[in-house]
Amino acid sequence: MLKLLKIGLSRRYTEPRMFRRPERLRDAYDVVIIGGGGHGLAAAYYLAKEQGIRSVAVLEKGYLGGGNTGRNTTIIRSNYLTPEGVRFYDESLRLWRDLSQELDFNLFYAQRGHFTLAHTDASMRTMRWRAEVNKHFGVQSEVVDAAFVKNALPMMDIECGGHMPVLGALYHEPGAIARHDAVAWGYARGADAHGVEIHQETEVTGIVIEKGRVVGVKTSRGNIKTAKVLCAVAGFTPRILDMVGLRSPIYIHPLQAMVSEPLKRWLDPIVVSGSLHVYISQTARGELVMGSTLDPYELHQARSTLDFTESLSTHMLDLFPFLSEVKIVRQWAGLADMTPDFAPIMGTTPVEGFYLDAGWGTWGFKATPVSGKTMSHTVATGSNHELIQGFGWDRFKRFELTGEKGAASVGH
Ligand code: FAD
Ligand code: PYC
Repeated sequence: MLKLLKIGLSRRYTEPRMFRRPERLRDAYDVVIIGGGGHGLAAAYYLAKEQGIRSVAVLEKGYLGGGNTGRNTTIIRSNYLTPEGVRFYDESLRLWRDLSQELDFNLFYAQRGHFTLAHTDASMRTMRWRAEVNKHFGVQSEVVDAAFVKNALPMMDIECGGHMPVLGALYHEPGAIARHDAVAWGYARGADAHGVEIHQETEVTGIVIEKGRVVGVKTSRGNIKTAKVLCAVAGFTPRILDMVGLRSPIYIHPLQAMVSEPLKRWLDPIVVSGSLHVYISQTARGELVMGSTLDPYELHQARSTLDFTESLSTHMLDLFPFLSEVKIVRQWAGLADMTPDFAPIMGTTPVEGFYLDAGWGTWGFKATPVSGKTMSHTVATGSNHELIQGFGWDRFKRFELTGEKGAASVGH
């Protein structure tokens, strides 16, 4: 209280900042990270803290977290389908649990439990498959019947208005949510404290390559020499890949979401229905955060549509008819960088010194800590971290896909 009064009454009080805002870019850095989303910032943090590389610049063309990091619906889970995926996301969950402590910043991480509803025999089969793979790797997942679902979610119409009754679900107790922008700020503050420079409103416009290796980047504020570039730009990946002459199978679709007015707490777990194309969770503030499937066309623009609001609301009311009078207060979109197998593309590339952290589509928020850890190791050592072996650049050429489509949140 006294501190508040002191600040309020002082004319000269300068608001403390989360991190420094260096005025100038240096001529050279050991590592340049393109993209000030959660992934770029986490990689910067672990590079400086764990790999001892402090000459690092994070270049962000807009503001920190202004990409998909600040637009996502914050679902965190590790109930994936492939051994590579389960091990990777499970390590992320382990990091999430201690992250507020590690960054000394409240990320509002809250374990809520996660239901993936099954309305057909085919989806019950997929749930059993996922449960078996999950259990094999020590991840808590089980197939539950309709009575269990009804008991856990008494407000839900288990019959879905009679046209798509819930038969059961995959229940994943570790499922969680967190505050997305806090994750960007927490990692930014931590990286800054370890010497990383963060430059907002700084767009990378070109990458200089000589004899097949990276030697610098061009930016809207001048050129920088560097031998290592990490690209973590999600929906803008194809543009950066063009700069280094690489092509990937990534395609961009908008993914929309919306949020309701705050309500008294009634929903504890996260609920997903692939068949109805809906997912929902309730924040600590009481808002319902809701989303659906991808927009069905390639588009490099984050605009919202009435079509989305109407179809999502219709399906949401199948499950929760009592929400019919609730107001939607915001809606937005992000650019999802989709891959053919719904797994990311991570690690070294054919261009020496150019590292990629992309293909995060609709699933990358939960991976923020583990991608930061594994990419920082990869950039520092020049070879792919053991946990990302299944996500290599060259898997498409070899047709060795890491098929995670069956574990995507909704039927994208
Ligand atoms: P971003 O946060 O997008 O950061 C990339 C940054 O790069 C941007 O800030 C951009 O401005 C910057 N940039 C681009 N080009 C340049 C350039 N030339 N120079 C400098 N900077 C540049 N995942 C989950 O796990 N759970 C969910 O519930 C979930 N829900 C989602 C809901 C929606 C609506 C959306 C859109 C996505 C969702 N995702 C979810 C996916 C998740 O949001 C992303 O995979 C993740 O946030 C990617 O983080 P990032 O740091 O790689 O990218
Ligand atoms: O990956 O769990 C997920 C998710 C939920 C909504 C969008 N992505």
